[in-house]
Formats: sequence, structure tokens, C-alpha cells
Amino acid sequence: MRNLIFLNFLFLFSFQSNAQSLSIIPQPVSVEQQEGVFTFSPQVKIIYDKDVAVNANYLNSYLAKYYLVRPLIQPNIKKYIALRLLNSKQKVYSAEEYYLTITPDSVVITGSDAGIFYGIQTLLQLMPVESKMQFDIPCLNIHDYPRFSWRGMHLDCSRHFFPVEFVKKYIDMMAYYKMNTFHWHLTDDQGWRIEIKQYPKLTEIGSHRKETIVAKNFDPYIGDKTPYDGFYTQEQIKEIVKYAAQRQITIVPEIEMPGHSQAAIAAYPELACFGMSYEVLTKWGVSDVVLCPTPEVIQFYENILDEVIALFPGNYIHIGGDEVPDDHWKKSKQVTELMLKENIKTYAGVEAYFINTIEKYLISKGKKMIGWDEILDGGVSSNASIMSWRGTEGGIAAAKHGNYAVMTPGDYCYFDHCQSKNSMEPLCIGGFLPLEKVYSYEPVASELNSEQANYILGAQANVWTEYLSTNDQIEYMIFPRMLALSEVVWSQKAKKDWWDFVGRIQKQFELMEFRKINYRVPEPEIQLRPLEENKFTLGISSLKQNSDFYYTIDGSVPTSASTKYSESIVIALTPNQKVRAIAITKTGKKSIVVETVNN
Ligand code: TNX
Repeated sequence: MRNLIFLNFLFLFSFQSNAQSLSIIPQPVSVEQQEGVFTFSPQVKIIYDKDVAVNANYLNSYLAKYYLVRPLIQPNIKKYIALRLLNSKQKVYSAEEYYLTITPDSVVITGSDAGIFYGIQTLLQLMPVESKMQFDIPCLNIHDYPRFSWRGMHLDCSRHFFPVEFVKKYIDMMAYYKMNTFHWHLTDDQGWRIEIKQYPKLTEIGSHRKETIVAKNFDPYIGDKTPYDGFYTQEQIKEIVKYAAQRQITIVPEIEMPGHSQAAIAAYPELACFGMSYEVLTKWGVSDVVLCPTPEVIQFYENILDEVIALFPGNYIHIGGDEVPDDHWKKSKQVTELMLKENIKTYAGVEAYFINTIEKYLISKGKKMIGWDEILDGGVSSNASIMSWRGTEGGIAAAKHGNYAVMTPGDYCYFDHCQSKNSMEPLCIGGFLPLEKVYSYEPVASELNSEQANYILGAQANVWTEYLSTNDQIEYMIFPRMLALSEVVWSQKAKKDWWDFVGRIQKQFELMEFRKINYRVPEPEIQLRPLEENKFTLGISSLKQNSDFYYTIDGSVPTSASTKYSESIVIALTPNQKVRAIAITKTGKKSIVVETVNN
């Protein structure tokens, strides 16, 4: 059976990759390839409508950086790239749609400002994966627009802090795949990472922790005895917001309340129900130290939100709302009094009181509130939007009640989950979320009718960073899984096809290397087909076609000095003898080592 799957895999693989040579991800709505090519060279010029200067400059600097071609922007020229705003008579399917027409004489991208940007992204994917000054791209006509308006990526910058330059790279990487919403998780128990001028201690105290737990050493606890800190100044945030806007990305900041707030409480102990002092948490998990729902605390958070609103021009503010243990509230006199006064019967109701008060404030400031699905538990207003993470139920319930929802169920969208079950996989939180499972995700649950389906804004991947502390680790976790998600949220449902995607992803692997993205090299799969006693045909394949595979049969770790696999061969193995294999790309990037035992 395994062998059969293996053969199918190889067959489909070569078939599909031949059939699809453009390799665009996410798959556009319609592509017609034409005869001929457009030749990029230093003679090519860009012309553009004056309102899309940002896009013209973006394209120009990308070409200069990667292909050493810096087109001048000039009138009356023969070979050109034109960026043109869609005129009102052209049919508009979506605010983000674009037309890309490539003929031997010109490249024309037509759309709104956003559409032109996405047209540029498609164009960039047609370019070569080596830096050269003259190259051809195929003639074609593409018309394209997204299926969903919320195409999200989240990054937890509290558990670990990521510098401004990396946040910009994260935004760039999102833009390459037409993702448009960056959910920036800025506060949590383990660190407060946004400067708030009215409350300087939030960062003076709340952005530092005395150490960090080592791996998963909870019991007995082992800390690394290394202070950890970092936060973004308001100036840096403005710079990032602007950088994102130029790439059609809206940032949704998350300020957690009333749970996941221990760093804020460490800075201002009066935010909790008891006048005790707490420290910024050094280990992971859910803290029972939560905000006290008093008028003073709510006012404090409204003041914080004033500064947050001034920094982030997007419609949405994320207020967290997840995982709020009620241990503190049960013991608090203030909470008991609040429940009597407001006639609140449950602790979920107390959370609802807190969140609903904050929501009214946000609405008064012209903002929309979004929170994790727990905010549904105690009753939520019909204006609030829900991020469905504990499965899909929250999103389904929200859509049925007419609340907008973003789907981010753990089983499909948690990019902190492991990409293999192999013990060689780098440290990850748990779970198992391979590329194919991300690809298989359908954000509109079958329980929803077409009217309710309109309340599903889209989907998002969450990148929690308890076990991810470096830029490279983040890239390893999101690539190539974000490519699968991009197709889930951008491409038409009827166009989704796993094997076609596998064919198209081949060029994307090269492109990721060219763009210096530390993607996860798909590990090889070892197939042993028994021939006769202790003799096998050895097959090695992987999702990435152009890797070199190396293997050993003496139990040692394979390296590029080991035997190189070229085609299936016959090997002899004694019982319990191991075959171990590794994939190594042309630039020397390695997959994890896999092994199969003859038993
Ligand atoms: C649950 S998802 C959390 C986070 C953790 C994450 C780890 C959510 C709303 N809360 O605080 O980092 O699990 O996967």
C-alpha cells in the first residue's frame, strides 16, 4: 500500500509539474498563457499613473535589488511596464483585483492601488531565481482577485521579541503571497512590548523578564538565568505601520485583556485584584494573575487604547480575551460587588462586562473590536468580531449570530505546531500540522448557509513563539506553510488542487532561496520495497523535486559526503539495519534526517 502511494506520488508529481510551468502561488482566478516572451533588460522603462507612485517605486527597487535592473521612469518609450489604475468602466469583482497583460512589447498591470500591488507580486514570481540583467518572462493574460478579505498572519512578539528589521521582513514575506492582515501580538504574561507614554512602567518593568524557561523544563523548572527584554517605541511602530501600508498590509495590534496580562500587572500591581507584587512570567502557560474588572482598571486600559488607536490606522483592534482563569475573581470582594451591582451571574459574565465596556469605548473612537472566541462565552455584542481558535465552533456560532469571524482553528492554522512527528524535528510546541493539512483547510464550514458564509472574513495562521526565539526559526515555521494558506484565502475554492500546488511550489522553493527565506526543506521519504530475503529496492523522494538526497546504511548521520541517491537501487539490509537519509538543496540547506529500519 505504501509503495502504491509512493508510485502515485511520483507519477502525479511529474505529471503536474510539467503541466504547470508558471508556478504562481496563490493560484490566480484565470491565466491564459500566450506565445512569446517579454524581455527584461536595462532598456525597459516603467510608466505609471501618478497615484500609484508607491507601487512603481516598490517594483523599481525590487528589480534593482534582485536583478540589478533599475528601470527609469520615462514617457514615450517602446518597451515598458505600465501600472494603470483601473478605470471605473472596467468590471470590478473586488477592491483588490488586477489584470496583468504581458506581450512582447509591454507589461501592463491594471487595478486599484492594492490590485496593482498584487499584480506586481504575480509578475515578480514569473522572474528568474538568479540575479541577471536580461531575462524573459512569458506572455500571458491574468485576471485575478481574492476569495477572502482577511488573509492573516499573526506573530507573537511577547513570548519572544523580534526586532524591527525582522518585523519588516515578515511583512515583506506576507506581501509576496498576497497576505494582507498582520496580527501583531504585542502584550502577554511574559512581556509588554509596546511603548505607552502615559504608563512608562509598562515597558520599563513589563518588557523585562529575569530569565526564560529552558525548553519544556516545567517540572522541575529550569530557567536560563539570562535576562530577556525588548519593546517597540512608538516611532518604530509608526515606521512599521507605514512600511506595511506600502505593501497593502493592515496591522491589527493585540493588547491582551483581561487575561494574559501578568507583564502589565508586574509593572502596575494595582491592575490586579489584590495589592500583591508579581513578576513578569518566565515560563509558558496560562497565568491566573488577571486584570481586576474595576472602573479604574478599565479606564487605565482605555487610556492605553487611546495611544494604540493613534498608532494603528486600521479598522480593527484585537483585545485578546482568551484563557481567563477566574481563581482571582472568585476570591475578590470587588468582583463580588460588581456581580451584585450589575446583576452578573457567572465569571464568563464578568469577562463579558469587561470586554463589552471596552468595546463601547472602541466603537466611540471609530474602531471595531475583535477578540478570541472566549469572548462569545459570556455574551457579546453583535458588532464584535471573533477569532475562532478553539476549533471552528466559535466562528460558526459567530457567523450564525451575524458576527464577523476570522477562522484560525488550531488544527489547521497554528504554525507553532510541529511539521513532522520525527524526533529530529526542531523544538516545537506539539501538535502535527504538515503542509498538506494546511492546504486542505476550508474556512467556510459546511454548517453555514450562503448568507451566513458572508460573515467569514477569511483565515489566519498564528505564530506563537514560546519555543521560537530566532528569525530563522520563525521563517522555518511559516515556510512553506504560508504558501498553502495563501491559496486557502486567496484562490477560488474550485481551483484548489493539492498536486497542482505541489507542482507550482517547486519554483517557489527556489524563489524562497533567492529571497533569502529560511524555509523548511521537505524531508525525504524512504521507501523500501522487499525483493527477496534482506534485499530491497530503495526509493527516496520528497515534496521538493530538486533536492539532492544522501543516505547511509551504517547508522551514521548522512551528510553531503554520504552516498548520493540518484535512482532507485537494490540494497541489502540485515534485520534491524537502518537506512537514514537527508535532503540537501543546491545552496546547502538541509532537511531533517529521516530513517527507516528493516524489521
Ligand atoms: C493558546 S491561541 C494561546 C496562546 C498560546 C498558544 C500556544 C490563544 C488565543 N491563546 O496564548 O501561545 O495557545 O499554541
